[in-house]
Amino acid sequence: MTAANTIQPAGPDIAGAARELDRAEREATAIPQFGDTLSLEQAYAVQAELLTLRLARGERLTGAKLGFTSKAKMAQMGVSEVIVGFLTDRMHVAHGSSLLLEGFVHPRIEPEIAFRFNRTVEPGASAEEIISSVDAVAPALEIIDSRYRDFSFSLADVVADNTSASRYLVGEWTDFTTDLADRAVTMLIDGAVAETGTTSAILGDPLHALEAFTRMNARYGSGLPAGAVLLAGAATAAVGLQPGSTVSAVVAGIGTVELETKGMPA
Ligand code: OOG
Ligand code: MG
Repeated sequence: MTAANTIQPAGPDIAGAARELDRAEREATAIPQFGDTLSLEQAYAVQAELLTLRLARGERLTGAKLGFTSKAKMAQMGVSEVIVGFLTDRMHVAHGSSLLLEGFVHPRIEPEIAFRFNRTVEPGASAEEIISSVDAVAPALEIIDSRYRDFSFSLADVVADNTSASRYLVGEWTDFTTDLADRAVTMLIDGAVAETGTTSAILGDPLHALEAFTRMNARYGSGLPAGAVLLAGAATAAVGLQPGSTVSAVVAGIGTVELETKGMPA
């Protein structure tokens, strides 16, 4: 008796879910939520499969991102557990560049802080190893774009969808400092203040994001290459991104990062 044609696969189709999400991203077409068909562990397995698909197309792993590290984001999306996703070179947008807003489902933008690792982060790295390998910090903007209809999801849904990761940009790096709490974070759209917050909104202090990343990396991660970045999570709610606008994020004492968008108005 051959196992292949007699045993039904147990549980949900992880690879199939990853292919659906991957296609939704590439075709910019929203799909229905998986709902409670996926456990959190299975959702991370879907996310790992998404990374495999991207690496097979020649993309390079360039970092990780945390989600729901601030109450502002938890309240906006109705999810209250820290999550982790991956970043690749195809998601990277240069600071100060112009992004064509085509091929997105319903993009939103949010201000963040980024850390840079100057050496390889092993899958089981300790918090001490992770913190000591951070050499720089920078202001960042993240463009999130849920592949689910109406930008709505459960915790497992958003994890499977690589935490809505779409694009990211990082401003000029400055030397790592542990003095990162209580810094004003402002996101401006066309020169007007769109969102304000503080770095303390990120788990009380962005340094705590490095500890949260340690736990998430140990549990679900596969490590990171030297030079990789970590997005610590948005300090404010996200705002819908429109073509023909200029968006900047300012983190007091750290710097500014800016993006222009172009394309046909929706
Ligand atoms: C999920 C991603 C959350 C953050 O910074 O909190 C996130 C979403 O809001 O769609 O990136
Ligand atoms: Mg984010």
